Amino acid sequence: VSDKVPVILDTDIGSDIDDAVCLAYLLRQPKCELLGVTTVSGKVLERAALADAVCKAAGRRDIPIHAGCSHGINLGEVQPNVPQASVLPRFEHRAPSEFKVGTAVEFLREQINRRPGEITLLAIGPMTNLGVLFTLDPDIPKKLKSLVLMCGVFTSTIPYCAKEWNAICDPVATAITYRAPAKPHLSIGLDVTMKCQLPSAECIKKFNDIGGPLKVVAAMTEVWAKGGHLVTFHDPLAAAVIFKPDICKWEDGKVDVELKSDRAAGMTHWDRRSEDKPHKIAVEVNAEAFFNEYFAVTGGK
Ligand SMILES: [Ca+2]
Repeated sequence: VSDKVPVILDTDIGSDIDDAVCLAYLLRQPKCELLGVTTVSGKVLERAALADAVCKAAGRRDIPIHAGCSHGINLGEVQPNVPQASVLPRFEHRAPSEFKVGTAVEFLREQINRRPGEITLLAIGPMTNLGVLFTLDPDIPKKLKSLVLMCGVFTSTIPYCAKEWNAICDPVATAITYRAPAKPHLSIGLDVTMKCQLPSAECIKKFNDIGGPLKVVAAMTEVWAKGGHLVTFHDPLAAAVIFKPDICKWEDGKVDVELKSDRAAGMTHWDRRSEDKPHKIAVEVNAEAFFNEYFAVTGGK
């Protein structure tokens, strides 16, 4: 019996840089059986091609990649640009035209049905693919081994700092995802991920030194760094806790997602005193332990 964890990654790779940083980790994590990658939000075909470039640089030619929903359920196309796709000509990859929009949801459904109780679904983009999947087939969440999200913000007490990008990109899908009866239902929020940052220049150097899939990620980071001096490891933290849950401290509670207000739609409200506690929320992170894990796994040490 394999001790590997079967994982499917749902990602908006190509916007912020951390999705690519996360994918490289999963490809190098010996305990991860990466069953597939699904893309979401905006140019999903370009995102699929980028995911393929990172996989191929890791020597993994066999990983299924499926493009999902480009538009959110009620807000349309909120992330229309994928500037990091400019690195594609430098690396081997399947062309965007080799993927088909909208195959991701059926792929997820089929994989999860094939291995009920076994698969961890890790979602690190807007929740649209999950919202559509869980609406199409409401039994799917119960068939997951676990659902892990980089989504929301939970321990911040400043009201208008209570919005997180993935959650607000598609508030309806976020609400559907938090109502989904997955067990465990884990969230890594912005308040925790913001503690895991490194300067962009340091990342580019480290990624180039390590090589493999991080070679492509280094090139993507160069494009991304024009807009940001710091890389925040939001998504890789959500991946790392699948294998090392003790990197974070967790609390149980109940998350509700704001839908009625236009200005605050997608805000995650976390009630730790709720009687019903369907959600596990990361409330603290050991950033040093996280970075040790990240670079030990990707650097092969
Ligand atoms: Ca992301």
